[in-house]
Amino acid sequence: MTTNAQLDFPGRPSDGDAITFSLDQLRAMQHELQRFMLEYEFALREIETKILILRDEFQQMHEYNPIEHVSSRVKSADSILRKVARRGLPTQGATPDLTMMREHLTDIAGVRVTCSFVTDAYRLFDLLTEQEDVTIRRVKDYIKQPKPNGYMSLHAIVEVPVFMSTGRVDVPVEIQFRTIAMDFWASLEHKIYYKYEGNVPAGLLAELKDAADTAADLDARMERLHGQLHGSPPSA
Ligand code: 0O2
Repeated sequence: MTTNAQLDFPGRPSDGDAITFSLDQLRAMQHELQRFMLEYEFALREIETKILILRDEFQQMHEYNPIEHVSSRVKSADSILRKVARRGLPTQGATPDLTMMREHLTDIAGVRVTCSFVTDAYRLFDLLTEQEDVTIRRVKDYIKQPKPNGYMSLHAIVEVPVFMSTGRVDVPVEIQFRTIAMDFWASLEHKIYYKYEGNVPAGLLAELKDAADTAADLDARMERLHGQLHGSPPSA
């Protein structure tokens, strides 16, 4: 039996916002998308485990914990489809091309590592990306070169192999390394940006930039103080 069903894709041109699929086609698409999302979930788990192993090793061998907080998320299917539409990525007929999505949407799986100090952020980046099953795809260092609005973080897109019953898939994961001060700033800026729907008043933007500079100064001072108390942080 083939029943027709309708599926809306966000951001499609108005002449065709509704597309008709057979039930079998819908089932096949759902299956394919489910597998695709699972691969990201598993890749996220691998990266999280690696980070937690490093954290526990530091804690137990050096009595020092460079990580304050780790959070992760897989982007929702809705938000992925919106990004596909925004970027104008190619589709296979009406459906998004999953191979293209894997190539171009590198933040479907994301991990945020909040560290105590800036040197910890770089050290964790090194320890993680030196592992032989982790391949660096792209790095954006917004700590060395903050964004004009003041945003700071070290971003890395890495690839990890995930072994499914169907074989190996190399899955990209975005990892953001930052300090507590950078995280505090970024979360407030994010809320403000959304409250004003992107049109943040100039005065507030200037204050945010000033607050980012203060946060960077605080990070430097705290790290100096920590160094005076404990000397250089332990190496692995
Ligand atoms: P979410 O919900 O946080 O995941 P790309 O994502 O690679 O396609 P881009 O802009 O080249 O696009 O990536 P970039 O510069 O590496 O930034 C991606 C993520 O960094 C964002 O994810 C934010 O999480 C964070 N980020 C970047 N710039 C800012 C900023 O100015 N303020 C704040 N608060 N966060 C920022 P998304 O896609 O916004 O969504």
